Amino acid sequence: MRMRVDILTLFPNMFSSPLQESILGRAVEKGLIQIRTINIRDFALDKHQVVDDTPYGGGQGMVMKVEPIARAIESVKSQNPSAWIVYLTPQGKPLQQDMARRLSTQSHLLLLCGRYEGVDERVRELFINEEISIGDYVLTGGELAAMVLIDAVSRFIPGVLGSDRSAEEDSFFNSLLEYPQYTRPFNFRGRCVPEILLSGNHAAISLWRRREALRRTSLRRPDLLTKADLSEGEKKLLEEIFKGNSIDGDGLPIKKL
Ligand code: 4HQ
Repeated sequence: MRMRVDILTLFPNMFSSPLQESILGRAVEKGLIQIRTINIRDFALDKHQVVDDTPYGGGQGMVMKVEPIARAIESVKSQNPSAWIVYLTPQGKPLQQDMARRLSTQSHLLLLCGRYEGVDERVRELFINEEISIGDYVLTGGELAAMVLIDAVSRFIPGVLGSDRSAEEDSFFNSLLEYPQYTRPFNFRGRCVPEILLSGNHAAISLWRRREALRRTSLRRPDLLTKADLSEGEKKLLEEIFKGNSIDGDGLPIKKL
């Protein structure tokens, strides 16, 4: 049941502390995930261990050479031919919660992290199963993207989150944003916790939370609401929320639906 993650990178040190701390660190300690970094430079066989070169056709920057990457990938594949090979790139499919869930069912992921202008196109053609982006912005390399992917995927592996918690219960699972959370003190600089949360009335609290989640989602991420399959009760709650032009919990004006 344990998942293996191999990371091909020129900067293996980047991965040490993010994968050793907190929930991920515990998951690794417990043997639920096994993470290895592989330095692509170790697979450059020339004297100076060159891993990049100028682009054919000219232009700025450097391109990662195909041979060291090919040798690195093949060394992993020779141990396990069924490893699923992912290249992190802004040109990939945008990472979403359902993709993270799907990837968590793989027994062995191989994440390729590019630097510079990226990898020689033949790496993609010959070796890559899937290209994934973590968002529409440009990073200095694929390493942070790989860590984001590992983090999001790990949460779906049984036992990684506490036994009383599952990734399937997160509100993103229902395509809604989270409701507001509070802890002590009750009054901070005159801003009090909503009284309902102190009422002990669990039905009322859960109704309030659903309403706040819906309100927040429709204000901040209306795109999520169109995807969410809302229950009849939730549709009615939404209608109620938008009856009149009231002011929402964030002090932002609510648009009428
Ligand atoms: N990069 N999502 C360029 C990214 C990225 C992203 C990784 C920068 C690949 C060559 N990766 N290198 N956004 O910006 O995944």
